Order: sequence, then C-alpha cells, then structure tokens
Amino acid sequence: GRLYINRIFHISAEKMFELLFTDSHFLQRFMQKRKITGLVSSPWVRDDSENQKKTLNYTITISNPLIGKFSTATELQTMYKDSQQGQYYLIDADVVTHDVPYHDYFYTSNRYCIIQTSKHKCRLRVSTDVKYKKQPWGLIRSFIEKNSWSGLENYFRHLESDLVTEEAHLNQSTADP
Ligand code: YK8
Repeated sequence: GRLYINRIFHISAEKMFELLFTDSHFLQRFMQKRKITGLVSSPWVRDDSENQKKTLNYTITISNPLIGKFSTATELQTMYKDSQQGQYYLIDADVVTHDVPYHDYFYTSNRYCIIQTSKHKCRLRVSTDVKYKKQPWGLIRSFIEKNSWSGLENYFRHLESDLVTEEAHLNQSTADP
C-alpha cells in the first residue's frame, strides 16, 4: 500500500469526518472540481458485525485517451465499530471503477483514519492499496498499478491541498479578533 496523506489539521475530528463523509459543501465543491458527477449515496446502515456501511455511486472523469473519458464507480464505505464519534474514525472505502480496461481484475481500497489529537486538532491519514479479484498477467498488473497510483496520487494531493485551504477558512472565521 501507499500513504498519501498523513498530517495534522487545525480542525476537530468531528468536523473532518463531516467534511469528508457527509454531504458537505466542501465535498460537493471538491467533486465538482474533479468532475465527479451523478453522486447517489445510501445512508449509513449497521451490519451484523456492528460496523456501519454505506454505498456511493458516481461517474468519474478520466480523460486519458488510452482509458476513456468517463467511468462509473461504486464506493463501499465501511466505518468500523471501534470508531468513536468526535475521537476516532476508521473508514475503509473500496472503489470499483466499472468501465476501465481490466475492471474485473482490480479495485482500490482506501483507508481513512481520523484521530482527535487535541481540542481543535486531528490527524488525517489516508493510505491506499490496489487489490486483485483475479491475478492478471505481470505486464497487465504493472499497467494497472502505474495508472492507479498516478491517479490516486493526483487525487489525494488535490484533496490535501483543498483541506489546507478549508482549514485556513474555518480558522479565520472563528479566530478571536
Ligand atoms: C474516490 C483507481 C484506478 C482509476 C484509474 C483506472 C485506470 C485503469 C488502468 C488500466 C482511472 C474517487 C482511478 C484513479 C480513478 C479514480 C478513483 C478515485 C480517485 C488502463 C489498466 C475516485 C477515490 C478513488 C479511488 C480509486 C481511483 C481509481 O473517492 O486510474
């Protein structure tokens, strides 16, 4: 796997969770910038193992002539039962891109960990793994990995930078004069 974000923000854990995992203005704007459209999401549902699950469907814009322009995607988010509101959130988001070459071979698993580190701060850690449903031929495998890592790197770099901007805005409007 790879670690894409590992940073302390002057944002509470609860607020960070709200920004990334609810229908927040922040996420709406971010998705708009990434040209992610047609988002349909289910509510959180508790499963037998006490974890909470949620499914998102959307269309991503790729614009790589070798891969295509768009792909539909399904993201299954699992919030583990150890999560504690306002303190600690552990969420796995498994993303399947349905319309890219070799889509039946792989998916991406993104792990988001939000930890409250002090009253108004949290650490956000995002790591990802490319996972295989069936073993592809070596050349295909490196093709999948090269394209996935670069797409993920770009996406999470953008997300981190927008979070830094959001952090500045949030702290500006709440700071004492
Ligand atoms: C989520 C992982 C792979 C995929 C893409 C596929 C290339 C196909 C390789 C062939 C286009 C928002 C990615 C990056 C699309 C975007 C996905 C996002 C960023 C040619 C062999 C979408 C997080 C996420 C997870 C997986 C990403 C895809 O919130 O390269």
